[in-house]
Amino acid sequence: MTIDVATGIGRILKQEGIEWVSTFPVCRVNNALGREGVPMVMMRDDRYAVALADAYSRINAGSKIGVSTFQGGVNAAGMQVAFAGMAQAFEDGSPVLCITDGVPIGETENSQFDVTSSLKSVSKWYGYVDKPDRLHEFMRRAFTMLRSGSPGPVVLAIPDADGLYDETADPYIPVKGWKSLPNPADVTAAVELLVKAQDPLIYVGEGVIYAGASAELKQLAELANAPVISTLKAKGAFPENHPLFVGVRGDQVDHYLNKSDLIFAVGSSLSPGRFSHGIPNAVNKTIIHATVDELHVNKVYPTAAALIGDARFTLTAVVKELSDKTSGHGRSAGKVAAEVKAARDSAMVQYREAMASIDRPINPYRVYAGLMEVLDPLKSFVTHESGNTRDQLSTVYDTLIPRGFLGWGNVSSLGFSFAATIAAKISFPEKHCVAVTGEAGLGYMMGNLEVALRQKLGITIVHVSNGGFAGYGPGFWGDGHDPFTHKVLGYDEVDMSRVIAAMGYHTERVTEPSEIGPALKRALEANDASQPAYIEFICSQYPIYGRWVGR
Ligand SMILES: Cc1ncc(C[n+]2csc(CCOP(=O)(O)OP(=O)(O)O)c2C)c(N)n1
Ligand SMILES: [Mg+2]
Repeated sequence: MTIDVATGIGRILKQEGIEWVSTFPVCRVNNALGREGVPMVMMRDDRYAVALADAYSRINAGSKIGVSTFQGGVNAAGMQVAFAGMAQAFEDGSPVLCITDGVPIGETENSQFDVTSSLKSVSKWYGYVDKPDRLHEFMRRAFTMLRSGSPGPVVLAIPDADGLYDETADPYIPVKGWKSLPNPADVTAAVELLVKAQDPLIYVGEGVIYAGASAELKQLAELANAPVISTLKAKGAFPENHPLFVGVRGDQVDHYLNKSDLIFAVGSSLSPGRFSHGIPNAVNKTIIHATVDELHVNKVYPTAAALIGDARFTLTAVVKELSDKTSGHGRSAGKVAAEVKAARDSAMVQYREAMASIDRPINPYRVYAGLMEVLDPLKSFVTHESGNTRDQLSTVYDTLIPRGFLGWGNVSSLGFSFAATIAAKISFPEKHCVAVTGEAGLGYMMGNLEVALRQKLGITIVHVSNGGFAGYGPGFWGDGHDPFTHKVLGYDEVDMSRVIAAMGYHTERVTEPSEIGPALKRALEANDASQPAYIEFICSQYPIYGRWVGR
């Protein structure tokens, strides 16, 4: 059967279990996707078209792949805007498939912007389908990369969407994706080091969530009797009400990173960035690094033992070896859990006070306490924005299940929380899904707010309205570190709850701490009736949160 490339893409996406595609027009494959019955969620700009698909992949930990289409070719306007979304997906290692128009053969090298080198710089692989007959080969390769190894975006550029090929010549068979186990000798070596350590600490990265390895992680923590910290992106991989959970950030995390003599890192690249902890005094610590990506071994810190493979298979093997070596008893219990509790309780005092605050303007921590009161942690999704909401929520928001909270951003691109919350609602229609943002994040998402109304997605946007851009505190306001670039029209000048109400959202403006819970409940009720909600909380400028520990 002879068909055109765009139709072939539509059929293959369906074969691969892709339920819908995120897009911003125009892309030459879109009409064929429509004809083939692939639903499309149309965002209001190309960056969000990528961000929505990216978030869908993250939230489903790669078990469902987000797919995005956007304009490319000689008029790569869409792609130039989509580039921001791709750079973010690449930075955070999200397995999203991006399909765009390729520059047609015969028209290359006409424009200033170099499409090929740009897309290569933000993808795990950039495939240019130079001949219609090669479509199946390229799609097979793309899905193999999306489902195997270190996650990351894959781009397919289609220069000739109308090109014809024989669909039956190389029939398309869906790709399952493959995972690997570490070398058993490496497992033995790692467990020997773990058994000898005085103060081991488990350092959990997002790879644990991608591998679906939370149960195995819990087994290891309990058997090794070791405290656990999670990275921002792994928040929720380990239940945060567990006696061995130390935190994502805060003084207690600082304390354990300093005190430990062995770091068992799993599912993290261990790349010290702006929004992650370094390992202090690393040369005097033993570092065991369990990672899917061999390029992360010895990347920054000297690695004593590396376990290369899928986090779930790795943890299963480590648990078995540790259990065998200790006749099933594990490392001795001692007072580890009591010490974790004491360190956590003392570090959390200042935040718990803020969470109980009855101040006006409202203390932002009081809003977070309200969210924790109102939301069922097992049936909700919360995410942050860049700025104070990230720093404060990652310090105090208790997360019990993977993706009960989405932490994101090795670099955090403002506005992503909206895409993340839409993706969460599509993934879990039965859950309450909440984005917590400041002024800047809200500004980015304004043009896209219409999407939630059009798609009838009952999500809630919580705005911590503090009258300006905080950026990276402390010391950010007025005479602080960005004295010239923090003022915007704040709550005294603009009532955003009226602006957004006019679009059709359920909105409220809340000034009283006692109204936080009731207002949130009303928002969730509107959500249950498929109406999105926006609640503006008039808050104080309160730049207090745990720090990231330096190297
Ligand atoms: C795309 C992008 N550009 C710039 C930044 C830098 N940045 C980080 S936070 C911030 C301002 C945050 O202000 P606001 O949204 O009001 O949050 P607040 O901290 O006041 O709660 C800026 C400009 C960024 N994170 N992302
Ligand atoms: Mg602000």
